Amino acid sequence: WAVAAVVAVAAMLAVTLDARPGSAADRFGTAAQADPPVEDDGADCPVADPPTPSNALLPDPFTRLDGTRISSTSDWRCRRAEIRELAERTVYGQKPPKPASVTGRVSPTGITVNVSDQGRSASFSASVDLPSGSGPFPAVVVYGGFGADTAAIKAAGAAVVNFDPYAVGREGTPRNNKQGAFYSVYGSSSSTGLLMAWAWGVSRIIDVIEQSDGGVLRAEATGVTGCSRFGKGAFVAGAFDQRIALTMPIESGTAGAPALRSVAQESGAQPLSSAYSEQPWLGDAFGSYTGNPAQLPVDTHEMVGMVAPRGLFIMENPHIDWLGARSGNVAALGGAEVYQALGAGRNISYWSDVQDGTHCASRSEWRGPLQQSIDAFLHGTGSAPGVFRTSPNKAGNLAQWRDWNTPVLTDGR
Ligand code: MCU
Repeated sequence: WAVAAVVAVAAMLAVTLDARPGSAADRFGTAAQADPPVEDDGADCPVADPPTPSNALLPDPFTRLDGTRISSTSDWRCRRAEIRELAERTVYGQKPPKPASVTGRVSPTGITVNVSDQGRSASFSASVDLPSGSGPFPAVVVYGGFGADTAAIKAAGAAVVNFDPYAVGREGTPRNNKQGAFYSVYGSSSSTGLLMAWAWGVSRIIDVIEQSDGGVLRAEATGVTGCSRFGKGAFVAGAFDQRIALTMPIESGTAGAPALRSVAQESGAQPLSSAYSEQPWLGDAFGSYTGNPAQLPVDTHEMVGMVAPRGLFIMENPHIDWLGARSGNVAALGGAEVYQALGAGRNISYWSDVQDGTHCASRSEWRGPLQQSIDAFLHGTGSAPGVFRTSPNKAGNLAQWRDWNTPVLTDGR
């Protein structure tokens, strides 16, 4: 933590919290996010280490570990850091800070990433598919090769960065012998799960875009998406890198958006123990919670809150019980309370009312809000969709899952 804190303090000194017209702070009516954004604007925040009591309901996103409640939007920065820390420790595993060396190249056809830290190094690359017109373009990092509407992304004027998560964290390995670029650097017995390893990979791609001359891709306008296991990945990437302006998880299921407490009780949804053992997606520490999610100090509505006030569009499939869409709705509703409190209620959208029951199908229903999100959050034009369209079959009931109310935060500026 000491190293992370020093790095973060240096990063904080290099940026200014302001509200210039058109800046993130101004656009979202909140000073909760530094501008220009950094990977983690709360890395300097102290995080206490108290035991957290068992809670069958969703923990209160607005109550700090010391029991006090936040009262202004500027308080959110360090409260978010507490959530980030607890989520790393209990759900996903540690995301290390930016490695000592990240180099690489952005060309109109691809991005190369070379990373080294403490004598260990690894490389990976991603292909780039530019839209028509002249750049520089915003980029959407697309996990895996399926389920995301890449034609719609390009038609909206954003480049598609084809990210192969398995180059960074392979599936099919035992937990004590994880493989891929992340584990080449941090060790094959790292307790960090694949979702966080993949998220680290996306962050390193953004580092390289940031360090490029900006002629091809615009680093400050990056989105991320993916379907199914890659929806889980996109959700985690967006939660843990505040430079990501738009997060779009699709049909993510257990270990993605769905609230962990709720999905454990949702009929037909993938059980926590199944998601934990199917692949090392979650961190090793999550193994202690698969049978007792009430002991978790966090839940995914708070990961939704970690994305706030940035753009988020959660897409769910209500036709396949395994995907836990009702619990996805619970998390979206719970996390939307953070957006509301920060004065950014329109920046979260949710859509599970779709016709085609096929998993990761191409869906016309999502095309409009997807393109509107790209316009608003990556091009800075028009307004966010701000839509909640829930399948009546899989509507969650937030009231049943919380015993806290949403504070009216004073503006921290
Ligand atoms: C929804 O994501 C997963 C699901 O968690 C797994 O149980 C299943 O095997 O695969 C889904 C997926 O990634 O499908 C492409």
